[in-house]
Amino acid sequence: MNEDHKLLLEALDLASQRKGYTSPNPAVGAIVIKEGKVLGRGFHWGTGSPHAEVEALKNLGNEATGATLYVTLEPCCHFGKTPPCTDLLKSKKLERVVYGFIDPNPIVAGKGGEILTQSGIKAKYLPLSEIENFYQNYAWWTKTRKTWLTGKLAVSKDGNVCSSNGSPVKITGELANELTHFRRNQADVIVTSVATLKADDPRLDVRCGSNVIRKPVWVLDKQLSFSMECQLMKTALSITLVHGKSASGVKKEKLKSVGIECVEISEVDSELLLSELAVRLGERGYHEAWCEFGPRLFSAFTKNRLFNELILYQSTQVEICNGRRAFEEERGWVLDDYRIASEERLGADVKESWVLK
Ligand code: AOF
Ligand code: ZN
Repeated sequence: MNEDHKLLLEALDLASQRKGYTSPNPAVGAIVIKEGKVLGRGFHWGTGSPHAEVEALKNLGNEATGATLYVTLEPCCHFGKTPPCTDLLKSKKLERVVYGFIDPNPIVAGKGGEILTQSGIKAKYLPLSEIENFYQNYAWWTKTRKTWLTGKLAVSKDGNVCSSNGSPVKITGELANELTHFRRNQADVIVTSVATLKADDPRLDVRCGSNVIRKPVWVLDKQLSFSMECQLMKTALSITLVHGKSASGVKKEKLKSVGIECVEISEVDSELLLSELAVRLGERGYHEAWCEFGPRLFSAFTKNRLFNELILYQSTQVEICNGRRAFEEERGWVLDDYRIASEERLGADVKESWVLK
């Protein structure tokens, strides 16, 4: 790994600290280096806050002259909520800028790099697969205005997800659980269903060590049968119920009065039109939603190609005698439109990541 590659990955670590908290802006990290010494580090805190480049350069005067900036995303060249980073980089007289992703935002889209080159700064675009993965949901949202949906399902050795009466069974081990909390943290929003709330009463927050972080949670709830007695009332940052036309107006008013938001989507054949979910989430500027619900909805999403990515935890140890099947039909058929992108052993579980073909 050469020096540019290494430093860009360090900038990515900085960006990672705020992934899941900056939408509609992307999470960005930056490092300033001169003669092998780090002069500054920074990341973008969130929309309306200074960009990563500004943070990394904020304590630097003349010593920044001739330095190199490593930044995960192409520097912006437009006036948004904040002024163009390209102006700052010119005024600080940087010698080089190395960036890992071309900003898909059409007002930037390559122009940031060009402006730097024209002003005599050596601008280098260095693509890295880690950075490409990091920004895939931002790029998807920028292009389609839909939120990238990642579905997660844990499956026992014998192909079940819970006991036959729907009560939960602990399937995954510590490592898979850690990954779930990491992915919840890096998603902008969490999606579940009212059936899952009734069966499991999950917290759906992020627990890393003693830290507990609450995230916005959206619940698919066609009839607004949500019960305020659930844990989510305390563990979610905000609750949004996604319902159909037939939901009662009285219920809606009652929910609104306690701060719960209701969003209506279309119904087709008395079922929620699930394809509208990513559009509604996208309108809020969310780049990624982490979806945790049961096998019926999970199959409906995969059959309709609605997940951009799915994570299957396949246990090699836990068995659930006479349990509820993970897939109504043959797994191969349900996942026909997906292919395995990666497979990784996590203790007694195998984590498979599937993406659309
Ligand atoms: C950068 N560095 O750290 C980020 C960038 O409204 P503004 O001024 O915050 O601009 C938001 C846009 O700037 C956002 O849509 C994306 O194109 C870019 N984000 N650019 O140079 C950063 N967060
Ligand atoms: Zn900027």
